[in-house]
This record gives sequence, structure tokens and C-alpha cells, in this order.
Amino acid sequence: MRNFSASKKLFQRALHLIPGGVNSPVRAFRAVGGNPLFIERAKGSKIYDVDGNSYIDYVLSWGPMILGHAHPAVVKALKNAVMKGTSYGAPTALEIELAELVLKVYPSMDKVRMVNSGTEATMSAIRAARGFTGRDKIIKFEGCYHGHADGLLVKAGSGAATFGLPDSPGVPKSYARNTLTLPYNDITALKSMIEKEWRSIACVIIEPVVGNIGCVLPKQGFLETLRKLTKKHGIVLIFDEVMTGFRVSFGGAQAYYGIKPDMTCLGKVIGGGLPVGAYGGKKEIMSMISPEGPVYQAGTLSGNPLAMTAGIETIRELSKQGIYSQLEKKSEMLEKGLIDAAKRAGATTRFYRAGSMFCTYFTATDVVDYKTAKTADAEKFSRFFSQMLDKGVNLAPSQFEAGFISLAHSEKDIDLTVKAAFEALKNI
Ligand code: KE4
Repeated sequence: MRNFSASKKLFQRALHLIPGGVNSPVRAFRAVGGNPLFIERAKGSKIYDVDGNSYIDYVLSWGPMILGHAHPAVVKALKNAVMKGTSYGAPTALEIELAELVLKVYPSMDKVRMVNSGTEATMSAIRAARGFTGRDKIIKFEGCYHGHADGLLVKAGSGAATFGLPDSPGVPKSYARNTLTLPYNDITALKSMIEKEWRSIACVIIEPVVGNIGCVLPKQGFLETLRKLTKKHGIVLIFDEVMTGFRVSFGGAQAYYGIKPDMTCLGKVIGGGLPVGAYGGKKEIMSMISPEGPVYQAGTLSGNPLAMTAGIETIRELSKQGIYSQLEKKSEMLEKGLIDAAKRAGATTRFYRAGSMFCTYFTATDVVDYKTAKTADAEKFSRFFSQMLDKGVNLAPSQFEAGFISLAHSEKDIDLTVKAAFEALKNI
């Protein structure tokens, strides 16, 4: 059994100072029990906690660290950048460079605005869509998470076709009423909702692959139908690619599935581990954004030179020849290994993957939406999680989160992970 005493002590201190002892809820291990690990450092595919334990890391800061932790090119570029100061509150050439890199890889966007988080990106994209269409309502899908802006913390009202209800105290009912929620992958419900409500719907926002209830793939025709219906009715289609961008493929889910959204939100990978979000889209929509247009959005640290530097270096590395086939090879090896380990251990699981994001569900049901994802046995997952942690494998601390693979994960890492999974699956 590993020693976690230093993490425990830090957690006790943190609990007196920070709500729940963490700066983002999912880090608190509430879904899996026990105390969160406090991390000392990370390098490549490994993270090291304050007790000196090392782990093969499949959280990767919830997606950003696709190159692996502390990539030499990123570290070197940041060391140079920080000598020139950390923030100017004025435009820099770095912002142009990252914008050019992003727009080249995401041709559905004519213009892009840098912000500091995925939440800011989605919140701002929705405001732009409302400003552009003059309509108020939005459609989101159950289980999709787009950050914590008020109007997005909404669950389906009773009967999916009614207006949303607040999913968190502090969100006024009046905000939630403008958010319509539908089951993911349900084309019939989508069609009837849009045919009925289109005149008041500004946008549909969707995770094209849902990474916030594990990893749920779009059914054949779902995204295509969504694109057709939104185009027909002048509804702005927003792909929230904060997680899938540069992850499902270099060009994200939109390239992978061949769908051109009107707007895209990015985050995580484009900051290379520093706080960056971005939203962009067709020029007629983006020209609504201040100071070019009347829709206001701003940010003290937006386009911060350090964050831009980390993002530029990360995307430069990802642009190199053969990178995504390397990622695909590693991801395939892990997928095959985990599926085979479950079979050999006699465990009932469902495994889903899109590019280098994945999830193992403890269920016998095919997972296609929030409802079917919730058939997974979270208890069983938490026992699996704790055993894997003890064997030196750091998984996302919830059955309903995605895991990620980096370019730094070696065959040896993946072999060790599969062996640990077989042992853990035998005993749960
Ligand atoms: P941030 O505001 O956390 O940068 O991004 C919000 C967001 C928006 N859209 C998608 C598709 C996302 O996955 C996220 C954030 N993802 C979670 C992981 N499930 C971040 C982890 C956390 O909340 O600590």
C-alpha cells in the first residue's frame, strides 16, 4: 500500500482555506473516495506526488498535456518568454502567431478570439450567437459540460422538450429558462425541438464527442442532421472542442467527422498547460465582437504572452510529420490491452475511444448518451480507480470523465497499465 501521508496533511490544511480543499471540484476525489493526491512535479507520462510516489498519468491536466508533461521545447520557450515579462495588457505578435496556427488547422473559423478558459470561450461564443441572431434560447445536450457559465449549468426540465431547470443554486430560473436540453444522439427529439422552437433559438452548443460523461461517440448521422437542421433555420452551430480539439484529431472532431460548425470553442491543448481558451467562427459572426462590433467580451490576461508561447510551441510540435499516427498507435495499443484485460479478468466493461481520449465504463449497456452512461457502476469504478492508483496508474477520479494519452506514453507504460488493469479487474 502506498504512503499518502504528505498529501493527506496538505489536504487537511487546504480544507481550511479553499472550498473543498481544491480549486476545481473534480480534483477532490469525491467521486472515488479517499484524499486527493497533491502533486509535486511531472515529466513526460509521469506525475509525482508529494509523498514521492510516481504514476503513469492519464489525466494529463484534463487534456492539455498531449505532448507529455514539461516537454523540453515548451519549457525552453517559456524560460525565454518569462525573461521578457509576464503580461503587458497590450497586443503582441505571439497572439497573431497562435491565431494563425489555429485558423490554419480549423478552416471553419475565419477569426478567433483568445480568452483564459473553456468557460469563457463557450460563454462568449453563445453571447456572439445571440447577438448575431437576435434570438435568446440555446440548445445543449444532457451530459455535455461546457464550463460553469450560469446558462450552461442547466439540466433537462421534466420532459426533455420543456425549458431547462437550474443545475446549481445561484442560477436564476430566468437564466435556465433560455436553455433547452435534449438527450445526446436523439435525432427525433432534436428534429421536433428545432422544428417547434427554431424562431427563438440562437444556437446549439455540443461536444461533438462527449468527454464529460466519460467518452460518448456521436451516432451515425447525428452530427450531420444537427448541421442540416441548424443551417436550415439560421441557428448557429457551436462545436465545443475545448476537449476534442487537437485531441480527437489534429483538426479536432470537426475534421474527424467532416462537419463544418459555424463557431468553435477551443481550450486545454491550445494553452499547452497554461490558461488559454479560444472561440471563433465565420467572419459575419465574429465581426459582432467588440471592438469591431457591439457584443462585449474582454479579459485582462487574454492572449497572455506566456500562455501564447506554450500554445504555439505545443501546436508546432503537434504539426510535425507522423505525430498523430504515433498517438493513434499508442491509443490503439491501450484500447486493445484494456479490452483484453477485462475479458481475461471476466469483468463486464464497455470501452470507447475517439483519437487519444477514452473511457472504460463498468456496464453491460452500450453507452450512447447520459442515461446509458449512468448505468455504469460508479462504485465498481471507484474500487478499480483506487487499485490502479496503488499500482501507480493515475486515472481520472470519476467514472464520468475521459482519460487521455500523450506522445510521452511509452509501450512500457501501456504494458504496465494493462497488467495493472488485469490485476485490478480480477479483484473488483
Ligand atoms: P475550463 O473553464 O475548465 O477551462 O473549460 C470548461 C470546459 C468546456 N468545454 C468542455 C468540453 C470541457 O471539457 C471543459 C472542462 N473540462 C473539465 C473536465 N471534465 C475540466 C476539469 C475541471 O473542471 O477541473
